[in-house]
Amino acid sequence: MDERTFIMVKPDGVQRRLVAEIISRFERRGYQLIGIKMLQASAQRIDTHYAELTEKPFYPGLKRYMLSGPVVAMAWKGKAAAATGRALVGATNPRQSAPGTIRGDYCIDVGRNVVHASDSVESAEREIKIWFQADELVGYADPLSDWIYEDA
Ligand code: IDP
Repeated sequence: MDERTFIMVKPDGVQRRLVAEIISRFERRGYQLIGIKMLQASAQRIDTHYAELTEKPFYPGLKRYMLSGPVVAMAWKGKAAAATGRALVGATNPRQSAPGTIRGDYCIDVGRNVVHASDSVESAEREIKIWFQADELVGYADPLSDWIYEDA
């Protein structure tokens, strides 16, 4: 129940007014929002976030895309947050994302796939540290947890 994941509305998602929709998918599923901020990313932060991809041929385009406007960075908490976050977001290539997922409902091209979700618990913890200071994350009781979890 304490698992965390990092979700980010990418610049196209912000421009296309999908911020509330993306937040809503996680809220309605039962996850708890523990950090959120809008910012214009720096080139250095994007290089750190995508450190595993900087040698890929598509990386220059990905970096331009991620710097093309503000993003909304979020940390969410709850049972299996990382794996379920990936499932809510859908496959990397939106043309393979199932309808009903965020990417499967709102985008078409891999280079304009509106949202990021950590791919593992380890990635989530690494990414949360890249995007948030410790005092930007909030811990608070969840009075709904008995209604969301059978073993709360
Ligand atoms: P993920 O975002 O689903 O975790 P990654 O493989 O980590 O997928 O790739 C990071 C981001 O890089 C993708 O979300 C997408 O925006 C972009 N990307 C991945 N593969 C390609 C590609 O082949 N062409 C263009 N952009 C790509």
